[in-house]
Amino acid sequence: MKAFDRIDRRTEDPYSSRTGSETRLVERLDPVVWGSAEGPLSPEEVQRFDSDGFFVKERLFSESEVAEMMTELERLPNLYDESAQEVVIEPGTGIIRSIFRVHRTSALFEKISKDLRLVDTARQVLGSDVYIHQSRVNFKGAFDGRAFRWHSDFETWHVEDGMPRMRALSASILLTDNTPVNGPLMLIRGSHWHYVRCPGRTPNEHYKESLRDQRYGVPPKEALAQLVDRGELVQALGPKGSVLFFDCNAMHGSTGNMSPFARHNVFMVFNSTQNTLQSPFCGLPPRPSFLAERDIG
Ligand code: 6CS
Ligand code: FE
Repeated sequence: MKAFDRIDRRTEDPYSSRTGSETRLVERLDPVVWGSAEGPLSPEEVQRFDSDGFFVKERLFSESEVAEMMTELERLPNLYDESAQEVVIEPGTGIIRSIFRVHRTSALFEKISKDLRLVDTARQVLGSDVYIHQSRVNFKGAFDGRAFRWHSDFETWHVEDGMPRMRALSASILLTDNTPVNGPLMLIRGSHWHYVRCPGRTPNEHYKESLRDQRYGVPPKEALAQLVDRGELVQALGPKGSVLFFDCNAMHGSTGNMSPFARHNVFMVFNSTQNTLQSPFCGLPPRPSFLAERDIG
């Protein structure tokens, strides 16, 4: 029985959130970089990831690889049934906001999910073998792209998917240039060292709303202001083909896109094989596997 399994979900969950009690900022209990394995990252890059919680590796994928992925984006909607939950539409429009589980539906994105430029980086940081917890394309079209409220992915994956510890990271491949004007992902440097216990209680089937406009698991303004005071609010910028690697607990969000330039990114989320999902800490039934892989083969 894993030590963590013995934790009493009601009282001893070190990462409890949305329990109806007041919001709190607590210290992270887990390391950011697990072990000191060799891998694609230099010691300086490992150090930067540890202290900041993220970094951008410029032009990791070539122009032709990006062009191939952009062409696949056109094809993606056809790979899903008309009413598939994996295809998330912006409220009040017919515009696609996200498409999930692309590593299972698209042969190209399955190949990308196994690309050693990503996998070996995840193995190095997480100090173990890894598997895909979640994949998605976030579309932020010219003029129409909408915002993503501030949040920690881990807070959702712990509360709603049962991810025990902070031993996961996201690799976001920029399929278009991410510039100051087209709604790039914003992060708070160093925010991953604190965990925000969010207010409220998770509604049933929360994902049916949260993927379109997240209301629970969004920290209150005071907590966000505290994190910015301790760190720094930055934009993750880079030319297409770059990869933003960020820790599962890094606080992030993004504004809408009112520019004529699209901002499309594909995300591969790597979880450690030592950190597989247990039952959700909110006590509700697990979210569907298109959001959180449970059969890791
Ligand atoms: O609920 C989730 O898993 C998704 N929601 C957000 C806002 N980021 C992580 C993930 O894509
Ligand atoms: Fe997120």
